[in-house]
Amino acid sequence: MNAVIELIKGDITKMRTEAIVNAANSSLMGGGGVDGAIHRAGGPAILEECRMIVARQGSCKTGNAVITTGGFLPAKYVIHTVGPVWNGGGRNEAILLANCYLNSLKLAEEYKVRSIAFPNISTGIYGYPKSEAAEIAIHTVSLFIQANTIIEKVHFVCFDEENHELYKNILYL
Ligand code: AR6
Repeated sequence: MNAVIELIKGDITKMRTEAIVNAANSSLMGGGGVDGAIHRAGGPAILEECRMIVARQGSCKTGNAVITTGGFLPAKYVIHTVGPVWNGGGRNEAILLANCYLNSLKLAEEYKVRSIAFPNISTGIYGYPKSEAAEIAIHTVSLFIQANTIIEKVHFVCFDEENHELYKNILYL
């Protein structure tokens, strides 16, 4: 059976999905926005694992994803992916953003995750136009779940009203 997509307005750190996705930066050492919120709520175990990953494989390239424990979060795992910084659209941003969703889903599959929650990657500090980012997120996830069975539920968690409206319009109109 195909996975179901669900839209939620709120804080991703509260999600009781098996995995939540973090909009990280390539250092994996934390930051502001959703990244800061996840590390604050999840505690030091997440950063500790991020440090081990960086020691092992170096920084995480834009569009790639890595997985750690969820620490104190309700989610078992945090999948950290690095979105592109918006530079006007001519620097492969669309492909790189799609890769974030794709590589996060692939990692989730590998860890037998059945439910996953995504924030609106790159649409905060990294400045990606929200409407275009929403189209890419929904399109990429929809295509992936058509062909895959382990994942049962994908939640798009919108923190701001603008993203929530955009997602609502694409998903339900
Ligand atoms: N739950 C869900 N979504 C959230 C939350 C939350 N608690 N807090 C913010 N958002 P951003 P980026 C939304 O800036 O643009 C960090 O410093 C927010 O409304 O968190 O990918 C990293 O370390 C926005 O729609 O991530 C990087 O350096 C979305 O999350 C850089 O920011 C993404 O905004 C990454 O920038």
